Amino acid sequence: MQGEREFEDLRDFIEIVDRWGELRILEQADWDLEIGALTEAVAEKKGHALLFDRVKGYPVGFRIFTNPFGSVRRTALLLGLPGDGEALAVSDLWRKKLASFKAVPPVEVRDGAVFELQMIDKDVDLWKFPSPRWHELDGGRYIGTGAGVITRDPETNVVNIGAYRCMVQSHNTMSVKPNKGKHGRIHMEKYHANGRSCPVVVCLGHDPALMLAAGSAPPFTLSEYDFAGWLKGRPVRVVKGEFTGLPIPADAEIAVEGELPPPGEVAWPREGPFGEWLGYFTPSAVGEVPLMQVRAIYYRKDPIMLGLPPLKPPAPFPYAIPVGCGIVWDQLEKAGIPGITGVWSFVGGGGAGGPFLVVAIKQLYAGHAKQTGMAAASCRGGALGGKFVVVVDDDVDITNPQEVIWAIATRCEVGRATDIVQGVWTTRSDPSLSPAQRASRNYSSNRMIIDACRPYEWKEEFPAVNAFSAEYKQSVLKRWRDRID
Ligand SMILES: Cc1cc2nc3c(=O)[nH]c(=O)nc-3n(C[C@H](O)[C@H](O)[C@H](O)COP(=O)(O)O)c2cc1C
Ligand SMILES: [Mn+2]
Repeated sequence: MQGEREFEDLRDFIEIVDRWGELRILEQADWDLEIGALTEAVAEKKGHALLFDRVKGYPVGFRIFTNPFGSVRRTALLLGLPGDGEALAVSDLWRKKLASFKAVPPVEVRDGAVFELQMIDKDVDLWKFPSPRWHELDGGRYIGTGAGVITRDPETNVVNIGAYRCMVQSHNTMSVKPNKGKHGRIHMEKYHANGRSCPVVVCLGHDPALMLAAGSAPPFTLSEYDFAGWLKGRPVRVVKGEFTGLPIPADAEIAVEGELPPPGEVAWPREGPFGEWLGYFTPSAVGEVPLMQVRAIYYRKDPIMLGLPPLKPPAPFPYAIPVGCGIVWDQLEKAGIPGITGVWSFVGGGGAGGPFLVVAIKQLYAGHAKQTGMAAASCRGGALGGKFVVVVDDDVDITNPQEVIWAIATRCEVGRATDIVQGVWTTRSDPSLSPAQRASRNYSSNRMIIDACRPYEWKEEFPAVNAFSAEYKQSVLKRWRDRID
């Protein structure tokens, strides 16, 4: 299945978006809140992608690209899919495409645009880049929101790229925040267990395909590079980092190379607060987030940072459709759940399912709906940060919250339709975690599974829906249109 256009790197992507008329270049905006406010206001309308240049106090050319995937068409471009269909159709195509995933490993090349300009050791200066303070209560300047954090598993040698946020702490240090359970964190902990620093490269502007891979929970245990290569239909070209030997995308805009020492060796700093994807500021923490010691910064001429600040739902973060639902859908299929006709999310849903996940099924047997709900609440894509899982019949439009609420309100007998599962893996950004849980770093929470399907045992007797079919309505409207419009 081929998409509309192909792009090789971030600059190609921006050029295509510009040709479509979906790009605005904004000059003289302030890194302190103004870029964040403009990004939020435009994203809320599912508006243009924004390229900020001549940021206040910064030279021309040091640019930030925001709201890149904020329209269905731009999200579809990213996924390599036709973008003229409805959002659920794009999600369905994405799920089907995922089913054909085959690893396409990267190829190493000798040189890349990323090495055009360099700052090494004492010349390293992270303040050279116009990192925004995105929201009013943010505790610092976040250089990495659309970041790709590259690490290597010291045992298996598998290379991981994860989207983990980064806050500038000094001219040559930044905090990098992979949460517990994330692959990058697991890699780091393996180095630290042996008293060693973890080599790391952080990309701050790169191919959108890599961004997608780094920020989701794709159906694979291999490298995100292999996933991005598959999505692009050709291997990602990488160059070797001088200090770490890690593979760096040859066309990256900015790559920061260095290491994450064990907590005993450097004090882990204060990090946050930060306005997060669930629409709240999570509190500041001290000693939880590793500190990266930067040895080198490589960057292209006129580098473009990728800026993906979390936005309060339902603003797209970072995609115009909940791409993470395609991943949950794929994982449910792989878990052997039959009859799924759609997966959707109303809160979050960018990288995974989010805390309000809806699954539509064609019920095939007694217990099918509960089985679906339990699987959705516990597969990797549905577990992290999940809270409510709603299972509905396939006649419900799951992209419409009113329809979903109608199904819950009318098809549930509350006593038998709801179940609570205690103590499932969640995320630190869940604002409902109690202060005590936060203090003990118990990042788990309960799930509610809502079976909002017609009860299987008597579904044939369930009262019929009081609405005309879309086809009949269309045919009547056609005849009467000029009288009622
Ligand atoms: C823009 C963006 C920012 C993210 N920021 C973080 C973050 O700061 N920390 C984190 O643990 N996960 C963050 N995530 C989610 C992870 O990237 C996601 O869970 C991913 O699957 C992690 O990759 P891994 O499984 O290789 O660890 C972010 C996702 C996106 C799309
Ligand atoms: Mn990973």
